[in-house]
Amino acid sequence: MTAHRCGTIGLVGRPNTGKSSLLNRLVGEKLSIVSARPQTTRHLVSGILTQADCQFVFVDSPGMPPRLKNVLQRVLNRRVTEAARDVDLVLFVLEALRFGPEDRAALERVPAGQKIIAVVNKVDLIKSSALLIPFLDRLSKTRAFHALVPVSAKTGKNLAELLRAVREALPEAQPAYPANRLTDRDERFFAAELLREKLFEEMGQELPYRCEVLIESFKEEGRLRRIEATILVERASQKAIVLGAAGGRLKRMASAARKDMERLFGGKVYLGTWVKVRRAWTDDARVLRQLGYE
Ligand SMILES: Nc1nc2c(ncn2[C@@H]2O[C@H](COP(=O)(O)OP(=O)(O)OP(=O)(O)O)[C@@H](O)[C@H]2O)c(=O)[nH]1
Ligand SMILES: [Mg+2]
Repeated sequence: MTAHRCGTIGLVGRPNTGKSSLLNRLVGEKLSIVSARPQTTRHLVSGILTQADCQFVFVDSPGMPPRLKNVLQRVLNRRVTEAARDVDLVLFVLEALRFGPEDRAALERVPAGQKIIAVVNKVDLIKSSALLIPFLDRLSKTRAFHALVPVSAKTGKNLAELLRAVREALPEAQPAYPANRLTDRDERFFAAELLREKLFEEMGQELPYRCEVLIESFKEEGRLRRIEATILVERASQKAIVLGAAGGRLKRMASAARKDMERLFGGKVYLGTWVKVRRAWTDDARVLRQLGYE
């Protein structure tokens, strides 16, 4: 019999490489929100995969913000450090055939001595796999990686191999969570995140970065979850954009978020949404604390 293994695995890398997509695919549930825009993830979201001989506790982290502009970005930056330092293993996620200065900076944030596996994602996008070999070869010279694994979070390619390599790098230990646990986050957290994801999908340009979602109340009434959410923006003009003509855009986003919540929670959801102007919340430590950014 092989020994049971269990450990925490931090996903780090520059924005948009597919860290959250990978976590969702590995765990088999959409836990971490995904968008085509950089810097979607703001929290450390854990996703737990339990197999007979191994429990994997993946921790998704924000992509490295390019410049540190406000208090929010400083908090995100601290989270990146935690995900790279306080774990048993780091998955450094990059895109196939791309290893630029931002990737390098993200990799340099991982402390010396930390075990790292390079996960070369989005291989479904490369036309010829012949290009991959020299890329992996160059990459392997930049740091002493425990392994290099090309994968696709989109198609699932090579994920079984990745899990094998991860398992091998984890310490022998008993499971830290019950077998049916998927995450250490609660439904309130996912309610806020699923609505925030719709803001990223619907809004142009800078606006998603100026928005945050606060769950004002979350009540279970029998099998119904009654959720009241506030979307914070920084200016009245932004509020108008979030609402859209006759509130149409907000309705659309709320309805999409509600459907996702019903799927994830497995029950009916009533979702009430409000938009409030809270000036410079991204720079207001008190508001950030209230939003769960410690
Ligand atoms: N073609 C392809 N697209 C992918 C793959 N993995 C992720 N994507 C896309 O890449 C974009 C970014 O994905 P995310 O999972 O949000 O990336 P992230 O690294 O978590 O980004 P941040 O949270 O902003 O740091 C989305 O549009 C995904 O659909 C993949 O394997 N193949
Ligand atoms: Mg992400």
